[in-house]
Amino acid sequence: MQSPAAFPSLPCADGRWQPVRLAPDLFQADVHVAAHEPACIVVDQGRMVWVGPEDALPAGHAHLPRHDGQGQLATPGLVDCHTHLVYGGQRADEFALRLAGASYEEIARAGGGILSTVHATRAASEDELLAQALPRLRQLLAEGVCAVEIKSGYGLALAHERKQLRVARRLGQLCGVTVQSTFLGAHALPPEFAGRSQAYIDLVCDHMLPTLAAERLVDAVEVFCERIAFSPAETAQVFGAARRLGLRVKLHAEQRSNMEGAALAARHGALSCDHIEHLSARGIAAMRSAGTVAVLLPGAFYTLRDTQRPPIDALRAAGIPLAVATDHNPGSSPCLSLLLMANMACTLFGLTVPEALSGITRHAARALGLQDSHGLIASGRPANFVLWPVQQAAELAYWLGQRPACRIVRQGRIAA
Ligand code: DI6
Ligand code: FE
Repeated sequence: MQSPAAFPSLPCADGRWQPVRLAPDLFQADVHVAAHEPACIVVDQGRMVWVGPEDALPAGHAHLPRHDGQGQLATPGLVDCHTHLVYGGQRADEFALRLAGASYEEIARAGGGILSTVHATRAASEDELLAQALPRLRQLLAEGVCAVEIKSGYGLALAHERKQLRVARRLGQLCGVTVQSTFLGAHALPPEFAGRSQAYIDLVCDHMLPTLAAERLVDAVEVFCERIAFSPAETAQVFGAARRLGLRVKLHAEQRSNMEGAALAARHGALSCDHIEHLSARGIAAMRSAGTVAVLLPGAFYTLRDTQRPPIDALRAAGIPLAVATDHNPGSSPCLSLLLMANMACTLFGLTVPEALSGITRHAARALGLQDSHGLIASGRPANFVLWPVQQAAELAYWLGQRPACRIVRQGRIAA
């Protein structure tokens, strides 16, 4: 197997990063720096310890080594808060089928879709899955991603879900990036349980989840609540099991139809509700009360040529944080660019550029419960930030597929 570069050998980022320009709204609120004003980020022992205008740098930091920021635009490290990065195989044949008129549901009902990836994932060894996922992760990281969520859900049996979650953990260690793992055992009904949905959900709740949680492989728990997947009652059962183990929950909610899943998830204190094209007013009110983040996934909307847009105006009016993620998966969103997703969130869903940039940083961090460590340039946090060779922040959502040559500080190391 390919042996990845050991990340601890990367150069240490400690020192004064100056001059940089700070992207609006993405740094700590009590610091006053205009968008054009030269600023400085001080890193000490892998943490940001001071952020502010260059000419206000405290004398105590002046002795630290200087890194030339070249006046570039500094944003927090990006956060991809919804991916299915670990899987076997690919599904280009379904792309052709959809172009010929088949729907995602028709393909799923005919045994393709998620289940075809389940077969390929079960057939792959842990090392094979790692080798396939690593280049995908590296593509995300090259664009400035410093934290990523990775779901299971293509194993659908204890040994195979474990394999996916172990690969997620290993990826984080190999690449020196924060990985949050989500157990999505309730993603689809495995073929051996056909017609026995309740028996599978019982297995998920009583055996798979407690076992994997005890092995410390699970940071959060998710369910695919949809007509082609699991019902609200089954979702509630999984959420109950998760919460008894002290785990936070999230939901693939109202993607293809309104199941009132978002309100259910909010009642369980969900971190996020994701997709939400068919979200109802009731769901929005419940999410607001619970502080649940709305995760927008324009890559799936685009790939499936969906026409029902998420209710952005109503979400905005309710003050619900809007995150944006790739939803990278081999079926509905084979995309590895978070900046492209920011672009699509603007063009397809009508977000403003500042909303899209907050969506791939601070709100995405919150969707993972990482709001105290990621998604913002602020003193006291691990040094995760990106320097971009652009004139203005809007360029991050404006160029299509350009992949600007950014410089990346990840976990206190100079990663690129
Ligand atoms: N929603 C998605 O976007 C993915 N899973 C889910 O619950 C799609 C997964 C796939 O098609 O493989
Ligand atoms: Fe997804």
